[in-house]
Amino acid sequence: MRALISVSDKTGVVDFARGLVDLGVEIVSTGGTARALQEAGLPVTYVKEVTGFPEILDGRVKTLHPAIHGGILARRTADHLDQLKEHRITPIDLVAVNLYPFRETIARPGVTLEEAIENIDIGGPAMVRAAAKNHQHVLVVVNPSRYPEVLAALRAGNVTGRLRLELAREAFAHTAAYDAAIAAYLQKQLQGDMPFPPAWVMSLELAQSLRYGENPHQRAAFYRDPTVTGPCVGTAVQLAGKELSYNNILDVNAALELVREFMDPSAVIIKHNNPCGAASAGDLATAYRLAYEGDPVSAFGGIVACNCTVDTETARQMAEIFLEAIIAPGFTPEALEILTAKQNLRLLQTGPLTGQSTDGLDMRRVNGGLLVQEADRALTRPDRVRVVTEKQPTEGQLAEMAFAMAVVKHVKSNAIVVTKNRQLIGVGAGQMNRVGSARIALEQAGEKARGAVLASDAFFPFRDTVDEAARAGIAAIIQPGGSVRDEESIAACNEHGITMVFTGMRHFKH
Ligand code: 93A
Repeated sequence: MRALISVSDKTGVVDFARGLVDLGVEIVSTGGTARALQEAGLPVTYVKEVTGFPEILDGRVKTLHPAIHGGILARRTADHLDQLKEHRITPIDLVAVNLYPFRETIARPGVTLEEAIENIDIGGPAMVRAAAKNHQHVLVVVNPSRYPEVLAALRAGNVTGRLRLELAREAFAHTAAYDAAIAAYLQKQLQGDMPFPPAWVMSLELAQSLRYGENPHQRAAFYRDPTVTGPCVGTAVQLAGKELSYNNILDVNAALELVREFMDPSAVIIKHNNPCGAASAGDLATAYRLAYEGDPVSAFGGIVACNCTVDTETARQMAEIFLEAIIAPGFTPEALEILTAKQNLRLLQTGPLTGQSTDGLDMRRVNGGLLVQEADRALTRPDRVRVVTEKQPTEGQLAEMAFAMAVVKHVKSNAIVVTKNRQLIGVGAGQMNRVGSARIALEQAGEKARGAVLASDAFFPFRDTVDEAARAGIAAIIQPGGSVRDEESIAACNEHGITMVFTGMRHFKH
């Protein structure tokens, strides 16, 4: 067995190589690595002995040679092995490589472009990628912390297919991140000091340079994830209107992700990333009218999303007020004519919606990192809730509660919504205490709250929200439950004759 070791970060390499030598492995190595191993008393073959060629161009060309790459890339089939024999190439079964310290180099204050460029590794990634491609036959180790595990597997004669795959995945991730760092550095050379965009964004496609970000003094761009192909804001086609702004894109996304939760014709209106209108009905024009009438004041300048084709009647209503953007699966020709008459109105078409988004990930930037989670795809099913009060909900109330819960899921926490006949009539968003959100939602609903449903994105810590709801005339409450004081809230409902169900599922959105 032959191993090629060529590492800039020499952490743990001597122990690793010693372990390999003890297993009878022949070590092939580049200049600096070979010297380090020899100094530790280990037998090493220099790469130049294998290639019959010296390192040239100040080390820019060391391992870029068929004697190395043939040895790494050969399948272990009779044909490939015969070819190796013909050219006197020995197969390489393990590649331990880590790359020139590009990121460490550019992090040094006062580093020149020349120094940075000299630290772009070419031969290393070529070997890493070759070994990772041929991982069925070649072990590739880019991370020194893997050395003990790889040695242990070799000693036990138990190198699993899974380990090979893991190492290959790690290898490609390593070279991808490395190239991304180089691209980001060069981008920075082009754009001056703007520390933007970060390296990981480089694997995305620049969809649009935005005029500015959330505010006019912030530069911004929209990057599209090419791996997501289903209908969503990233793949929607703009049919008309001004260029989308940063805030438009955020709101269009929020609108679409909410409206696609519903099966029946539905429309939602978003302002500052929260729904101010949402309704389902037998036809889209009615749904839009109800969404609008839920809060006509806030709807002005809003972003609208529909879950079915916008028709003439709906378009006429939409044209009555100033809207920023409309996103929908499609528009009838006449609807398009009506809406394009409003020059600035942005129209986006997604094509048929396939239920929830195909983009199953939710990512948030924090300083120095990225938070990644599964998107909140859970929906409340009316037959899965638990009734906790003496008063039982009607079938109609259960359906209404599911509607309310789907809406509240898309409202910033602490979130409370009030709905009636599948129309959003009150929203309390983003308050730091739950009863505060409830008061806002109930006040907005006003008289319409009588007999309505109230939904909460998380449990009630105290009975105060129930008491507020009762004062406003709420008939039914849906919430996750799970507070240590649940009994107090249940008792309050029983006192007021309200029916309440628990879902067991929280829907925080921050
Ligand atoms: O200069 S390179 O781009 N060209 C090469 O052919 C090559 N082969 C190995 N960089 C190359 N390497 C890199 O040298 C490895 O990726 C490793 O980071 C480094 C190890 O060099 P040394 O063993 O001399 O310290």
